[in-house]
Amino acid sequence: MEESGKLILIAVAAFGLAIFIYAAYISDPPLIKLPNIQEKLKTEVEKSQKVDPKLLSTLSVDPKKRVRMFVSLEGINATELEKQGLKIIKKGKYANYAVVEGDYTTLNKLISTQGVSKVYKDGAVKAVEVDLSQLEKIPIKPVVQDVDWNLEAIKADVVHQSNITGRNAVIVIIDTGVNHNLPDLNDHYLTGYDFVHNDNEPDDVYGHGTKCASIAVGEGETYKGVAPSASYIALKALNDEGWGNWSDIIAALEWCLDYINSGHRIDIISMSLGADLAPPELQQVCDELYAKGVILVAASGNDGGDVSLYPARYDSVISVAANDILLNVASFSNGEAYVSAPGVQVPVLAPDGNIYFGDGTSFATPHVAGVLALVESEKDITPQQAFELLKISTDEINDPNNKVEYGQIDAVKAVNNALDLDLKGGEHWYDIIKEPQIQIVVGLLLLAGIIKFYILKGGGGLIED
Ligand SMILES: [Ca+2]
Ligand SMILES: [Ca+2]
Ligand SMILES: [Ca+2]
Ligand SMILES: [Ca+2]
Repeated sequence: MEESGKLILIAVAAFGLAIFIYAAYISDPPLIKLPNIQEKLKTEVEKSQKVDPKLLSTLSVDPKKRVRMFVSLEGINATELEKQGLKIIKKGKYANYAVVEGDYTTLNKLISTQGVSKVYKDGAVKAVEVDLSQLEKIPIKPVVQDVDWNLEAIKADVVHQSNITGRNAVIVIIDTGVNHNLPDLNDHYLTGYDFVHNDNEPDDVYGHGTKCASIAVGEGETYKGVAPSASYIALKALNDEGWGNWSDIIAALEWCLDYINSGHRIDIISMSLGADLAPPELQQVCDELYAKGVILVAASGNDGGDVSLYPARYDSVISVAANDILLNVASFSNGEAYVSAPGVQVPVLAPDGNIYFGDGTSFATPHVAGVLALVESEKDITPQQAFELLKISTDEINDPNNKVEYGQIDAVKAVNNALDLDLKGGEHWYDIIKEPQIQIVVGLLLLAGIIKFYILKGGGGLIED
């Protein structure tokens, strides 16, 4: 018994030592080999020029990491990739692409496959909002602060008075989903889809999509949007952390093509999302929707760069910049924008039913979608006509760095120009001093005061008269 006890002890000790050695030397990633793989990445993959730098940098940190890869195809289809042993998790319907999940070895196989034109990192799209920490977290009371300033700025309130409120127009919101059960978003919700989880409920956990939708179509029970009677569709293509896959954005746009092709109406697609590199298939579906008569609007971006993000950057998409209440273009707003809209401290409705103030070209974008819905509710226009209409339907903004081609959208001008109406929009209170007549009158009054005070020595100025 004693001998066998010793043996067991030795066996246990040996086993323990083996585990220790395994834990110390074997189970840990062999870090020393990583530079070799990185070297290989540089020489083979970079040379091929087929790989998105974002994907490369993700895989050079950990070549074993499994990443969703967006594969642009030319001359072959997704089924042929499958025949080569690659597992396809998604493929295009209108555009020719496949989504493959895999590691560096998979990538290597992909780039040596004929017909693969480029491989992108799929999960690279972000909701175009300013850091959430900048969002005012405390709900505000509508009576205390003006929750309508943005509607007044673009004169949507004046258009509403003429009973033009977006009736029958259809806006698609591609975002993080929308809480369409809120009293301000429940009456004109048509349908939706969740491309992240593949179900029919585009539930909004992150909150960004609900905020964007409320600006465009909020019904006005507690929060009013630009086109409170417009109908909307919520397509969830960004996940519960506010980012998404290009394949889900493209799938959402392909869903729109299907919807139109089956005889349904879509007037405008609003996309408060983007990135600085996108697969060409994104442009292909945007261009196809444009050709089908759909107006596309997208956020220019919030990194203050010279150019707009994709998809806003495409010719088929209206890029929207953000401005504040005093018509200054926001410093974070990206350049090459077509028009501008309120996007600094804008009141937004969150999924919890409270109103917050938010910043970002994300929140500017649905203002433009809303104004175009006001027009589309009265008259069907083409995307080409929308570009032309906006050109002559803006107010001047302060844009020292030339980020915006035209100015802040003006709903009264848009409706008047499109429908040949003569709605009176009025001016901003601070616009009045820009008028030459007013400047002359103010100047004459001042002069009169000075003359009376100094030359006539009336002693008391104007009041004693
Ligand atoms: Ca309602
Ligand atoms: Ca869902
Ligand atoms: Ca554009
Ligand atoms: Ca139209």
